Amino acid sequence: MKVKTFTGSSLSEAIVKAKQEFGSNIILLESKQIPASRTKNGTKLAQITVSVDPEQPVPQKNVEAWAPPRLDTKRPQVTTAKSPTKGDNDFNKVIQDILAKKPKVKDQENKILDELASLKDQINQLQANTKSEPTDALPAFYSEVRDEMMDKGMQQKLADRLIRRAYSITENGPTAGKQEIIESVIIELKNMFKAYNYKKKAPKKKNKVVLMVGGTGAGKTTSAMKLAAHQEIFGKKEVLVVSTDLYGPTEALKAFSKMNGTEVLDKKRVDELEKLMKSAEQDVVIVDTPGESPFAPNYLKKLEEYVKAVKPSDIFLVLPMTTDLKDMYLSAALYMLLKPSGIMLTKFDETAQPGKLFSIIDELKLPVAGIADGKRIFIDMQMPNADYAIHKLFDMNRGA
Ligand SMILES: Nc1nc2c(ncn2[C@@H]2O[C@H](COP(=O)(O)OP(=O)(O)OP(=O)(O)O)[C@@H](O)[C@H]2O)c(=O)[nH]1
Ligand SMILES: [Mg+2]
Repeated sequence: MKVKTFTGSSLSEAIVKAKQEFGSNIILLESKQIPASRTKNGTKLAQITVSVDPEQPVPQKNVEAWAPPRLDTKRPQVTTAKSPTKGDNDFNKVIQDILAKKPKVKDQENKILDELASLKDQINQLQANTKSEPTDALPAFYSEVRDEMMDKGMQQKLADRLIRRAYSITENGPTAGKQEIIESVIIELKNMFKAYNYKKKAPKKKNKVVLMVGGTGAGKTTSAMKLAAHQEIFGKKEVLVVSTDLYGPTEALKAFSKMNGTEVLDKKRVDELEKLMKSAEQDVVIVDTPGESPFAPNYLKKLEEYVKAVKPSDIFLVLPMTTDLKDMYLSAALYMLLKPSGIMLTKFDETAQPGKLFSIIDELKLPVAGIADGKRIFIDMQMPNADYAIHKLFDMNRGA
């Protein structure tokens, strides 16, 4: 990585100069005004420091076309669904395909963006197929429970699968009452839900290093603080939070540092970060990445630089529950390339669609590392457990 300083009569002129030299693939590290008294020609100047990857991106035309997996639009049988059927895992297959084909060369990002475009088409197609399918002729209570789950944000293919499974395991089959059906579905939901194990030790590592990734405003910084503060997570350990945000640690993070005694360091450059990681002695180091659209050019490459520098024992993907399920799938597809070890679901307090949680874990097959349900650092963080989401999924509707 190269670091270089540019000056201009204004900030935008300095940026234009940097872009002329390095193209638009620059990262702004610092900007400041130089007063007229300190310049040679006696006029005030703007100065910026940028970093840039010296390697040029390979033109997109070299990228091989990616063949999307075929969609299975056949409707599964009502009583035979014991485990996820082939057609239920289209998204997962797409992820596997992307992972399997992950190119080692520099054009990886362009290729992934192409693949995401194909994935978007497939999700659209899947939704269209699901909508046009006639519903199974289920006894009324089964349909009612399925519709409740869908009203709460669960995708139809999962709701259908759970109901078919419930139909096959409830003692009273077609004459089962609503409560009995819900209880069967709850057994399935608990089986699906995997909680991240915080007691697991990082192999061969002197400390646990967690890298937080996710889209802009997903709740990465807030979740980093919540992880550091929670007594059953890292609250009893010595924690260092590293902010890599280009604008420095947020006021909230600084205030948290003072209040909780958690050390917070500001490392904007990847080389600085790499150096710090070698010397950090704390039990746990949480590295907070800056938010950006997962579809922004070069974003994956930037994240990979963080991964190389930090060598995390865990990567937590932060997903806000307020995001539309389709957008969650699409951004998650990109983050899956980093092989995250857990998902943090934030803004649970702001959704009326808690069922999305089960659809997302059904597709990503990742353990849940935490459920955040508010802005208060010391209070609004739940240990990962299925009961919390199940309660939201059913109890609200039943008025319990
Ligand atoms: N209601 C609610 N708000 C939350 C939750 N988690 C985070 N927030 C709020 O969401 C906003 C963004 O949170 P941040 O933690 O700054 O998000 P971020 O992912 O670090 O954002 P960037 O670094 O800018 O990408 C802040 O106002 C937080 O207080 C949550 O679980 N519930
Ligand atoms: Mg942040």
